[in-house]
Amino acid sequence: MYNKKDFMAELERKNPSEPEFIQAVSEVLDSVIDVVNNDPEYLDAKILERITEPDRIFMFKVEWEDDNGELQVNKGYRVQFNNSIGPYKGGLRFHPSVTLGTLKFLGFEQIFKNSLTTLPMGGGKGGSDFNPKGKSDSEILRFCRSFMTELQKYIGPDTDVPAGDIGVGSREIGYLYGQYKRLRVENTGVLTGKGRNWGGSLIRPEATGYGTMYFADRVVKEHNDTFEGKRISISGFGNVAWGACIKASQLGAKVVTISGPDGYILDEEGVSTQEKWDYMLELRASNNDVVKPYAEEFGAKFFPGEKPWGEKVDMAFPCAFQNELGLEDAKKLVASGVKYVIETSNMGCSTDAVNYFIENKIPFGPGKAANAGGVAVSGLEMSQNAMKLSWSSEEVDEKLKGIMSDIHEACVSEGTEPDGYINYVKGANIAGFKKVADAMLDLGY
Ligand code: 2IT
Repeated sequence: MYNKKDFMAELERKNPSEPEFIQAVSEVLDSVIDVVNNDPEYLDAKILERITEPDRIFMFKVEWEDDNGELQVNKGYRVQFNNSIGPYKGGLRFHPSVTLGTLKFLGFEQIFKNSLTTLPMGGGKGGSDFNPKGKSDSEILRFCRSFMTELQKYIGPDTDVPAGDIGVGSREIGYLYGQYKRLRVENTGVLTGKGRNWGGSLIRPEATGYGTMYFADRVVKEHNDTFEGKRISISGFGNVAWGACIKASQLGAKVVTISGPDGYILDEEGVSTQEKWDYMLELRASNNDVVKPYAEEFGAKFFPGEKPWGEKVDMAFPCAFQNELGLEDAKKLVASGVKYVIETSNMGCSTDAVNYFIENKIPFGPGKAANAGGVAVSGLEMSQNAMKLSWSSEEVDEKLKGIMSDIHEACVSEGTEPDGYINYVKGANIAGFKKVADAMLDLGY
């Protein structure tokens, strides 16, 4: 029998100074510990010890030259966490805050998220503490080349398939794939998020944002409510926030905020026109990491240094960064009458914020369910690459919608509590966990 306190103490001893990883495991453990303790097979197989230890981790040096001819050195990583149900799959994050602990938390979450997608993908994550902010295009290119020169030793289309994450978009995937192809002389689905002319899937750039809105639409309908007319706050202004703004508008809701490290924008008219969506892409492409110019361009209000969670809305979607929404933010949202919170960033809410929403019976969609549309379409890109063909946008979008609906069903079936409250956190964790744990039993140690 597992006791959470003892298990976590041992985990912390083995993984010192990795608070995000500890947080991610602790949250999953809260949901699954009873399931494990009631199953002698899981207990005998030491499932929890084994699922919390990555299969292997690669750490490497990335040397590159900046535009002044000065040499720079960064850390590179790939965490291959668990491949019980398919090849390791998960993004690469380039951000100065990246540490091994960050990537272990993301890789751990990815195991369960990928399991929820219904597609055969294991969990992995990688990245670097490289800071893309203010870097020129040729600096990005040189960094990506150097990063892939090392990474290519450890990945392959049937082994480990990286993709983008924060700081890694279609441009970076292009440079990374170019270097992989140069070194390996093969055109395969070794990365996803590729350009549409060279093996990428249609809808992949939109997939995370679209997916979270398809999921949210299912949540709202499950509560006999309508998505149309909802007032929504979103944080972030990158790829995920962009897709989320588009789909929310198409489904008849109004997104009134976006945000960046510099503050948030309140746009009472809604982030709801093609011009505004295109402008978000421009902001991101500038590599400046600021959202303020949006306010000047479209006559919206800018709140420097603040987060959007003080705005009165029906639905809130953190779409930026881990732990971006804390307990005080959760209290503000609940006090102002928020009806649903859909976490779209990975572990976007602190544990106490999540628990506060649940205590207040606010339907709360956890990131590993709500944002799974991105990796789901990555999985569909892998299928298309393996078959050497490509599906239309409509085909991919239909599949994405179906997958998000299936994920919602899995959450309802594993997470409905005796009083009828749907605990989506518990549902997602249990559903994601069982499939991987059962595969581990089948495969032996
Ligand atoms: O967090 C995520 O699921 C991603 N960054 C996407 C991973 C992928 O392999 O598409």
